[in-house]
Amino acid sequence: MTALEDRSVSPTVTTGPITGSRKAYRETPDGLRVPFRRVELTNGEHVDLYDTSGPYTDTEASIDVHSGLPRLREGWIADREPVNGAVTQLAYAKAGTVTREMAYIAAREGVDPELVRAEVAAGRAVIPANRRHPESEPMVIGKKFLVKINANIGNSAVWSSIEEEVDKMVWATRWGADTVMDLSTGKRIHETREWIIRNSPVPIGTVPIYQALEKVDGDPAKLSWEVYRDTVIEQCEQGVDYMTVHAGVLLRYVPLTARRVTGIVSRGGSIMAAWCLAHHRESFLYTHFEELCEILRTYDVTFSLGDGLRPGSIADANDEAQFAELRTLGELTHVARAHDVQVMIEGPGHVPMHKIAENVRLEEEWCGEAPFYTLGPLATDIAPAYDHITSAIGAAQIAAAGTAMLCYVTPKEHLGLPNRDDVKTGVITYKIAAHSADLAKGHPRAQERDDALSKARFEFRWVDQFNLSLDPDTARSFHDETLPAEPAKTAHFCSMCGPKFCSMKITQDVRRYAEERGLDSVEAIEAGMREKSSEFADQGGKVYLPVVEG
Ligand code: IRN
Ligand code: FE2
Repeated sequence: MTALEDRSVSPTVTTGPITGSRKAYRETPDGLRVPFRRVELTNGEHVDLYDTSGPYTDTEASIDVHSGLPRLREGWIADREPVNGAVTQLAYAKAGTVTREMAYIAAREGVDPELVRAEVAAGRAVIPANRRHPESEPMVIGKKFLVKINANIGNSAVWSSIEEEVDKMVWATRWGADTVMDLSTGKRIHETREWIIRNSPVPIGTVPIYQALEKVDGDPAKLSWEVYRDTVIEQCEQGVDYMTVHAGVLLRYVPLTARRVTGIVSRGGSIMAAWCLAHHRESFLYTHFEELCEILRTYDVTFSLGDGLRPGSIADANDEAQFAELRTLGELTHVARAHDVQVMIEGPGHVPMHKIAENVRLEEEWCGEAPFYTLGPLATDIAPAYDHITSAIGAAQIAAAGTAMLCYVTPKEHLGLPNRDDVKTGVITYKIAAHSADLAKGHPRAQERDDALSKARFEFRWVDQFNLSLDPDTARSFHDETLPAEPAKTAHFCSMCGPKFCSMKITQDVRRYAEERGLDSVEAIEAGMREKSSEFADQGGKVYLPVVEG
């Protein structure tokens, strides 16, 4: 019996379209069926959006969590011959081959397939796509592409079930998570992961040292290369697409953390530091790194070299321990690439805004521009319960500076495990950071959505404004709290300024005034403003009028 046949497990996952849009597919000339999400507008136009939700939002798809998703990439993988003995996207890219995955990604991102190939070949982008996870829809992580976001899920010894974790994966991708990491510890790790991978349309990442630690009853000193290696193979076989490996935590770096305010805050980092100190030996992740490369290469699993010594407080940002580890990650990047294994680099943590840019600069310099993947960073430590916000501030900045993927932080950070609502809040918050960076970087298609939403807002097409937003349901419900009546969805004002002093309405009145009188815009604005000024005075000169329900 395979894990998914267990009828006692039956996740109920959210299916159906996101409010105001529908799942659609675009057929490429070479026969690839590339997903997107179409928002139909009330003025007859439409906007197509990048979509991570897989078949779950497709009303035509039949979802059966016991059989898993269709194996989209199965044929592509089977048809391919190895190049130079390797089957990784990096090996193909270096050999000048545009794989089906690269073509699919190019159509998804609206860029040239050759750009995808060249960026992967240079190691500036990665395509996390284990050959054993054919269900996934190919995506790319790299600074020339849309900024991606990762959502962490996973049960712990004290909380949550397989059902809840599968649902969280579907839920996170529904709102825009580009990858999901299963950080499960505690019971049924293997089985939970099997359910998640078989049903996931996005790449799945893990931190194998967590499961290895479970196998030795939670005592880091009992870990060994052999236990770790077998765990990695087990996860590669299952289809994990990328793995966090804290191979840069070297024995001699551990003392550098002694005087820190918050010491070592990385789970993986502290496990490896404990092992190194217990045995007074160099980390087995470092000493066996080439063997690890050989394993990951067989499956085309991507390294996410972990930041085990990342700062866990503003006081510790950019310190010696953090940057010593980063240098080592750079050294390991070159080793992995020589084995044709794809690499990204994990980054901090907690960093004040003026110290963020240096992180990107050093990462690019030392790690051969491997995609940077950061956890926030939190720009201040003072707001537990709001750390999705403290971290999105840093995340937007670091992404604008060139970080390729952002690991979300939820409101429960430092306090507890995220529930379904926290997952959604974290994902939406990080979409804001990522998209803001896409705009700043001038991604060719990023601004389309902003322009469409702004136009809808200006023209009082409320329904279009909701439907184009990251969270249509919440936008609509906030609007309806004060103006629930249906006519308010087309009303030319909202409850914020009321009907009289809406800036957008005033601008439109001014424009109409100009048209009617055949004035050019400067004259019109002046004349219009004079008219508005006397209207304002006539009404008693009050800026805030009582809200009028309409
Ligand atoms: C991302 C960047 N730096 C850390 N991360 C994520 O934190 C990483 O991908 C994984 O999801 C988690 C690992 O945490 P520890 O083991 O380093 O605490
Ligand atoms: Fe933290």
